[in-house]
Amino acid sequence: MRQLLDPISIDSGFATDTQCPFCSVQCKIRITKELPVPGSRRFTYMVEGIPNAASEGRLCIKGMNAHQHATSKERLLQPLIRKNGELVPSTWEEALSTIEERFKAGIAEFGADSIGLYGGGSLTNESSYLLGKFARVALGTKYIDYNGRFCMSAAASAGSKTFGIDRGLTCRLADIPLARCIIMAGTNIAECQPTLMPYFNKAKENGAIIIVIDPRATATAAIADIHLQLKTGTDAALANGLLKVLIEEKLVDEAFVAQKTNGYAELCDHLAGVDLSEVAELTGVDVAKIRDAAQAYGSAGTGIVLTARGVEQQTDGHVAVRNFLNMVLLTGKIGKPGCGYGAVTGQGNGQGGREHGQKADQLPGYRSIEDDQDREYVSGVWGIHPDELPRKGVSAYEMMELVHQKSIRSLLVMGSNPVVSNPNADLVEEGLKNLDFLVVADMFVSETALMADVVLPVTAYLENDGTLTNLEGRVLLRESKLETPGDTRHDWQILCQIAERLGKKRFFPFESAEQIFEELRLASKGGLADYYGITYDRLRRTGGIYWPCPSTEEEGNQGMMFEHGFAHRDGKAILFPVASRLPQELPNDDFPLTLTNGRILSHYLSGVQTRKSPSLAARNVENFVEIHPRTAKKHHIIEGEWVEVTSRRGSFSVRSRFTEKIREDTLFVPMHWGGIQNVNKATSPELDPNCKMPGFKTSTVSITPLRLKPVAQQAR
Ligand SMILES: Nc1nc2c(c(=O)[nH]1)N[C@H]1C(S)=C(S)[C@@H](COP(=O)(O)OP(=O)(O)OC[C@H]3O[C@@H](n4cnc5c(=O)[nH]c(N)nc54)[C@H](O)[C@@H]3O)O[C@H]1N2
Ligand SMILES: Nc1nc2c(c(=O)[nH]1)N[C@H]1C(S)=C(S)[C@@H](COP(=O)(O)OP(=O)(O)OC[C@H]3O[C@@H](n4cnc5c(=O)[nH]c(N)nc54)[C@H](O)[C@@H]3O)O[C@H]1N2
Ligand code: SF4
Ligand SMILES: [Mo]
Repeated sequence: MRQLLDPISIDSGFATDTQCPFCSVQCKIRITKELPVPGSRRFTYMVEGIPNAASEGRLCIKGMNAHQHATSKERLLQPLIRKNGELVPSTWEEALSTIEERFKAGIAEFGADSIGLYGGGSLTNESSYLLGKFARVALGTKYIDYNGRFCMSAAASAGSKTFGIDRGLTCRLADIPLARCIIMAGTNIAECQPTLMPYFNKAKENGAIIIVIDPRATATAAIADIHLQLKTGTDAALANGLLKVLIEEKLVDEAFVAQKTNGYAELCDHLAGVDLSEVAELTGVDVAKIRDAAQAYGSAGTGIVLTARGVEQQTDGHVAVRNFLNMVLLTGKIGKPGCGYGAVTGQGNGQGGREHGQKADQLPGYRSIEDDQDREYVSGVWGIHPDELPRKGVSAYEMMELVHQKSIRSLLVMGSNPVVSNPNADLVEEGLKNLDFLVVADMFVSETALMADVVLPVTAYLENDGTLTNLEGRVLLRESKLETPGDTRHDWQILCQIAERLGKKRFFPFESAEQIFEELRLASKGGLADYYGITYDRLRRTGGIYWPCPSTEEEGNQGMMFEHGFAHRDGKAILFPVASRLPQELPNDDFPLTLTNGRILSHYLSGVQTRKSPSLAARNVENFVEIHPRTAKKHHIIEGEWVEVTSRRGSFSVRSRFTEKIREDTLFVPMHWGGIQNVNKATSPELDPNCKMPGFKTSTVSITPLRLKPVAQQAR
């Protein structure tokens, strides 16, 4: 075992293979530690991509620099406990005893449901599975949810309703170059999954028409043949326009629709009432462009539709995705080579993290916590009585509301930085401050950890074994040869140790990630996301296996879903009429502009990791707002100056950045900074009623140069 953090113990040429901790492509990496000058103690790291099926050996700038945060001097190496108002270094013994005492007291006084658990899509399958089990078996609380609620819930619920199963990508990445038309709606792959871009470039070389739907002319839109630069929050309406043209131009695959779908007549009735000029008015996209795009997709022999958070993080995200799925189904472009749909999964384990029970209503293998058979099966695997299993809890932001109301009084956060990444961040901060007891397990003192009573130091991806499921549904094994630095522990170890303190060791006897995976295999057996046939040994031999894989004798499904039918009982998919609607918030005199938000290439989510990496941080040291120069002029803003952006919820301050690539009525702000630069101080907490996704991507705001605001009136 070697310690990567310790320069002295390392021989020149020591190499370790790992997987990038950031996005859902899960590129494989080799990191070699080198002493360029023999005898010196100044070492460097050489980072290279290793070929694997998704990344084909490529790395983006985040992967190239991911070792920097993991080896940063800011890594948390021992537990911290708040004493006299300050977080001070402590021991595991003291930290675990404090947690034991506070959890036991909380349960005794207010019941198990006074404790909440908040997980994340960066956790391995093993840790996220165990977190779900920990909530229900060690604590007996129904309150568990995770940051993936803000990420995949709209697309996941849409896929489940339409196809009968939620699987991010329904085809292989290798199908992308075979598609003759690709629709990329609210997805900025060039900055968010950069190593996938060559698949799209190949498609273009093969003659594909690329359609990008985004209020900004992004780096992804740069490869588009047709860019539909719609008003934020109007995707459902735009899809109605596209569907209308498909029907008018007779571009419907009648045989496919008849054999493989239900609901066609209702959809046709609904579309008869759609007026293209009204759609154009609502979305801000010309009728001619809508026609061009629909014709290109409808008449192409093969085609793929991708959606991501631009479409999904809306209060109608679920139905907006379903309307894009209507297009896929009407044209029969699914279940065959060069065809399919993809909700472009976000986090490293954004797919696996949503399958095995960290969701409020879920049990492992996509089972439901409200279904009696599912409850019985999983209780059997866990060795408890089904009556002991709590029922479903509430979604991530709703948990924060319960925190605010003090109905949840203690919270354990593992793998998220909710005070930065929740909408309506000021309310969330107020709630977290009022908790009786907050425990945060992290590699760093994040903005949320800063508020905690106990902070537990965890291992980073470099030191932590486990499986992660990439955006294709391919399960990958990430093993480590490195020692755990300082006093850090694995997430799953921490859960086992707290469970032991609570007298539940017999349910958490695990001594390795692989032992947990063995139980996960059983718990998922027979479920939609069936991992039973996958073993560490097979993963080592094959380099990755797609789920569902119900038997160790089988290969898994090879990545092409729905070749022989959909996952609903009758094998058919469901067409579903979706109303066009105005965006959730409309501009007025007080809040004249629409604010949207998202990502930039060099930073990751709340920025805790990437801001610790000198090479990444240097590319963007602070946040900014993209604004059209004409809009800036109207609001008396000078390029590069600090401005305050205000919504009905709150205000944040950032530097202005002029660009003609954004709509004049829209502002764009990255989500990677906390504190006064946090865009979420202004975002809306209104939730999609179908999936509880917050409407992150559409709020109306005002913008003022800070120079024109008296200091006393500025937000802080
Ligand atoms: N560099 C980097 N890569 C990442 C991440 C990161 O933080 N940084 N995060 C990872 C994670 S967890 C996720 S979920 C994914 C997210 O990946 P994406 O969803 O691709 O990323 P976003 O930038 O949030 O949003 C995509 C686009 O939606 C557009 N958009 C905004 N409003 C609307 C709208 O109303 N309609 C439409 N059609 N488009 C709109 C934005 O302009 C933006 O270009 O990225 C993953 N990859
Ligand atoms: N305005 C706006 N807000 C958004 C979004 C948006 O587009 N716009 N996107 C939403 C989306 S899609 C997402 S996914 C969320 C994500 O937002 P967060 O959940 O806040 O995600 P991260 O910033 O990755 O926070 C992860 C924290 O966990 C730590 N960490 C990383 N790996 C591990 C691990 O293995 N174990 C443990 N214990 N800790 C670890 C990191 O150091 C970091 O502090 O943000 C959401 N918020
Ligand atoms: S951030 Fe994503 S695309 Fe970039 S190296 Fe990591 S896994 Fe690959
Ligand atoms: Mo995400």
